[in-house]
Amino acid sequence: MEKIPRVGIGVFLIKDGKILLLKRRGSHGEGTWALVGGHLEFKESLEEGAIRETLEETGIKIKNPELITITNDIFEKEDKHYITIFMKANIEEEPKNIEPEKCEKLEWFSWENLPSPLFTPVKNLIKTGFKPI
Ligand code: IPR
Ligand code: MG
Repeated sequence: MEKIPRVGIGVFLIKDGKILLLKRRGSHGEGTWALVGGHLEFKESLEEGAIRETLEETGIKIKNPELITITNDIFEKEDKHYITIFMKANIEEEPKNIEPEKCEKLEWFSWENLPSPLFTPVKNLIKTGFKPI
């Protein structure tokens, strides 16, 4: 793969004051807790990317995802580099684990009580002092 930064989207899915995280499997950051999300596709809007990735990974069709912030994420061990765009949406539904080959499990967490280890983009976001709720 060409050595250039790629664009990822991470989606804060929020329900009852909690955030949905998934434990990654089969890719960089294996075993870490991350937001639902993935790669922005060619000519896709940020909102379309957030809606598509959320639907693919949880079965939930979010409405009006909002842009919140970005991080610059360098994965030294995996030799990867992403610009991660964070979006946010409120949901009512319970998520399903649609891609078990990529996700060990999905769980709800409060921002004050996050699990460990966290995926690099989420760690970098925390370093900025950002609070999603
Ligand atoms: P896919 O597209 O497989 O969901 O990618 P991912 O979950 O490995 O995400 C890559 C971008 C990250 C940094 C959000
Ligand atoms: Mg993904």
